[in-house]
Amino acid sequence: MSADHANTSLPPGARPDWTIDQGWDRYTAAEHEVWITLYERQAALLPGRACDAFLKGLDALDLHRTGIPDFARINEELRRLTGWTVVAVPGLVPDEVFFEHLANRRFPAGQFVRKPDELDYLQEPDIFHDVFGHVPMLTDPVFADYMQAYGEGGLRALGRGQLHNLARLYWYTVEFGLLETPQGLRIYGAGIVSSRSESIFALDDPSPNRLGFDLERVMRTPYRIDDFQQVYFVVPSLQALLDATLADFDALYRRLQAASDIPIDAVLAEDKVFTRGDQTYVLRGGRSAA
Ligand code: HBI
Ligand code: FE
Repeated sequence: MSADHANTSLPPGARPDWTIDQGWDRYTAAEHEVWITLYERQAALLPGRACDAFLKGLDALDLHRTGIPDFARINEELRRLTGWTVVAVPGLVPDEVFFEHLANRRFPAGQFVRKPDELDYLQEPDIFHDVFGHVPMLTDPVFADYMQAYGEGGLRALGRGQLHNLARLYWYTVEFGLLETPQGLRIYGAGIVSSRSESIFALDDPSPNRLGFDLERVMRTPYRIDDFQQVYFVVPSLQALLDATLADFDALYRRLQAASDIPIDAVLAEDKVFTRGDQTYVLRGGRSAA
């Protein structure tokens, strides 16, 4: 999730690293019901759409249908698998806090649950977006390494004042990334996999471009925070994503300083094109017209 509007003052009751207790036994039956509704929807939809690593993670963590998972319980298995743990936070946290957690294999997950009238869309990451969307992929050793490398990179990018470039990498991979498989394109991005409508749109709709992932290309491409993406980037493997973090980021950031943004709906001659979209969704007015 983008954090353009992240708070900057420590919320009351939060620890200096912005973590809070999850307070699992304080969730109401209505909040568990929201989780169950969202879980059932996605569990029915995602086989054949989400990548194997995600589906395996969902199983391994037993993010079951009976309600909101207790972080203490899922952390036992998650820590055993890849050394990651989920920590509860009140909502968006400042960038440097966020990266510090990721660099130490702690995933900051919103403790709150969306309201029943927000089932389909919310701006701020709630527990379903964070835990159902992000955490299953953290059981994959390669992706777990990628997320820690991203955290370390974030601290470096902050220091250079080039966070916006790195935020695009997060957005087009961790949040909205697609994976190429012999059976076709599959979802690994949390923003897609936690959304019923975007789990369909991202793979099936003729509107968006679907282009081969290239690190510099992605870091020059703006993104939407308020609607479906106009472009999705496809990685050939999760290993390729991890390998991308081995680039010489100093040289890359210097080139990016001199480079202009690439229009969000552009298809460049050097792009590997999986789908040349017709952008009808955005031409028809996007979410507001739905
Ligand atoms: N905080 N809790 C939380 N979750 C996020 O996804 C998040 C954040 N703060 C910053 C942030 N994301 C992004 O700005 C960075 O990825 C750049
Ligand atoms: Fe997110």
